[in-house]
Amino acid sequence: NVMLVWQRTAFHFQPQENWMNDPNGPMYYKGWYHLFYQYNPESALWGNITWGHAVSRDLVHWFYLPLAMVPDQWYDANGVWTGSATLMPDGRIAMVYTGSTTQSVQVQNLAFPADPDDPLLIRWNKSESNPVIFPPPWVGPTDFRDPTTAWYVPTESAWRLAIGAKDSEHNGIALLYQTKDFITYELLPGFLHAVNGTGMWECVDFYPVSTGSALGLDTSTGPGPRVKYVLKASLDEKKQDYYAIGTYDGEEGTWTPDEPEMDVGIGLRYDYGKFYASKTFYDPVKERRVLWGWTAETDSEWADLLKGWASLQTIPRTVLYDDETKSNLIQWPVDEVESLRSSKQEFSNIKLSTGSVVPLDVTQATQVDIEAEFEIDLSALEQSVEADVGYNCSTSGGAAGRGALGPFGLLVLADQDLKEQTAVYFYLRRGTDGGLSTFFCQDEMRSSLANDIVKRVYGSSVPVLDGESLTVRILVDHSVIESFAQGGRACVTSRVYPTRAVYGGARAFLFNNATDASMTAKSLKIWQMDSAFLHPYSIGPD
Ligand code: DQQ
Repeated sequence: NVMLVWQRTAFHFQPQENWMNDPNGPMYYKGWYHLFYQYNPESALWGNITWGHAVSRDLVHWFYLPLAMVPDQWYDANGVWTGSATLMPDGRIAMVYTGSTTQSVQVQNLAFPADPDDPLLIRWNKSESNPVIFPPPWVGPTDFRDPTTAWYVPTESAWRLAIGAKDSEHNGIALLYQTKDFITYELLPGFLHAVNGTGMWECVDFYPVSTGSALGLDTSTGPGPRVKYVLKASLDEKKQDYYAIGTYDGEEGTWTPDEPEMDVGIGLRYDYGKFYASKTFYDPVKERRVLWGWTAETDSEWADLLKGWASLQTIPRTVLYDDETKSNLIQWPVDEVESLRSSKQEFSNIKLSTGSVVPLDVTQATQVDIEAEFEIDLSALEQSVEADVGYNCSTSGGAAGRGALGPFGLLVLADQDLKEQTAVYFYLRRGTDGGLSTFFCQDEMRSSLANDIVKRVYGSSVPVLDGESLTVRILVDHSVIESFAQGGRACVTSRVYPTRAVYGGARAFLFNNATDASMTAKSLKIWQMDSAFLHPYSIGPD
């Protein structure tokens, strides 16, 4: 549809048409990165769930492949739902996924490549032993799905994987299974972990992270002195991905969070915006762990049907343990994205007095990568700035809610007259003890003049260490804005639908809406981004 064509992205993964949701079975195999995804081949709305498939050499340029699996068996007739890939040391691949049966019971199934010599893994066979796991009797038939990648346990000569569930008391649960052949499984006693009152855990992810090194770890690394474990659950009721960092006891088959008050579902999130059903994989080539996440539309179903497509995958992010704060992960767009950077504009030492908006001389800011560094004039802090305890990105008035020390930051996908703008900003607040804390937020409330769009202010507090300036990286791609504060300690993704701030009409501004402090944009770099030009396989990857 020509009317909405500018909403398509230029360097994010999205199918040629129709509906997509969760990333599935990401992996690296024989020279190619593989991404499978929940897909409706027939419509821009959820349904007929099938596995779409695409491959890439660099996680940026993708080739669309034929559908990998379709709902053609009694055990997945209501959908080939989310699953994960396990690569075995001998090169075999086990793809374990959830099928929704003819009776809508959630069972787990096994699939494997029809031709392991094909690096593109185009054809998949479903196991004759399917289904391989049924829900335990005390778990509801529709509360049992999304198996993780398995990890090898040498002492048991067996593999383990986790599956999300909820119990009759509304507690979110990760169940632990053990298998030697991916066909017969034993449910281990107890849970890998459970958190009261968090509801159904979808798309559980479980993986080791290294402390004291910037390398990712293979999923089978196993507990050790410099290893922590991340447990992630996608909360069905909140549609948010929560994680926590903790310790895995392989003998007990349990995971424990480092800080109980920051447990899964009540503590940290990967992304405070539109980001869900994410999944990591270990990339042996670059020795890194890479996170994929689904970002849905926030316009109406009517608009999605009109434009004929819905949903994106966010830019793949490397995930590391934050050795400085020791309390969170760090997420950062994979390096390969920088290969799309073309012309660069640089600005430095732009002073932002209180209440100012400064236009940036950027011709077209619709497909850009931005890095900005801010400094706050601390002299204002000597004066008695009142304590400002209740700040909350979502409820404190967004970019328009003025405080002594914020908000300040950038306006992106903004038109010349600022009728449309998305604010990416910091807000500092003074606590009753006089200490400062920093919030990182994204305000969509004025992102579009169109009707029928869900607009919110998203964000969270973000750790800032002594002597650090405030930094943000923003990826802008037509209808998506992905922002990373303080090197990736906090992230926010927004879907926005400008009508004026499109192509040549899209500008960027700096702003400072604080009442008491001036800011300096110490350095600002804006790169135009090339398109990644996703190709159908018929053109041929070689
Ligand atoms: N999406 C899949 C389920 C999963 C949900 C179905 C999460 O397997 O729980 O499309 O978005």
